[in-house]
Amino acid sequence: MLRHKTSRLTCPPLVFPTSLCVQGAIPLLSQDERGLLAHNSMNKKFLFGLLGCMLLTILFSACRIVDASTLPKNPKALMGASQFLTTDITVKKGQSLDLVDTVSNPHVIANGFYDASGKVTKPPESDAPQIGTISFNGSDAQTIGPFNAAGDFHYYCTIHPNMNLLVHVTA
Ligand SMILES: [Cu+2]
Repeated sequence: MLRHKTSRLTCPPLVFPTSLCVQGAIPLLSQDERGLLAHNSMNKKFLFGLLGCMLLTILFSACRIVDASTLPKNPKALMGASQFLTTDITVKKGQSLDLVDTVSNPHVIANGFYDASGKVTKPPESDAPQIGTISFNGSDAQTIGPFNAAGDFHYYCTIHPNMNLLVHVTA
């Protein structure tokens, strides 16, 4: 009986790498831990098995946390009711940019800008991501890019006069 239980407990480390990704191993481990304390508190093999499980759990959950926190995040340009809240933003070459509509108002974003007199101007800016028109319904976000060339690139909202965004791309 003891031997059977021992082999059962030494088994989990082999399956942890896969089961951990799917459902997390901490609940499984603490269940084993409770069973262990209740039935075999003096069994050293169980203790080693438990320590092994704990170590594996710590290692794999640490890896998972690092993976989540190192996911690349795009810079964000925020939009309000009728203006960019972020009127200019710097991104690195190769990065994309998230346009975030923080309110319920719609926006339609395109390449170009309103000049000082309020007239829509469309400079060539062939190195900029050409986005056509991107519609925002309110409280939503979309990504433009990647920006693959250094330079200054203009975007504007076709429905809100003087709603300009200038994107600086650094090499
Ligand atoms: Cu707008």
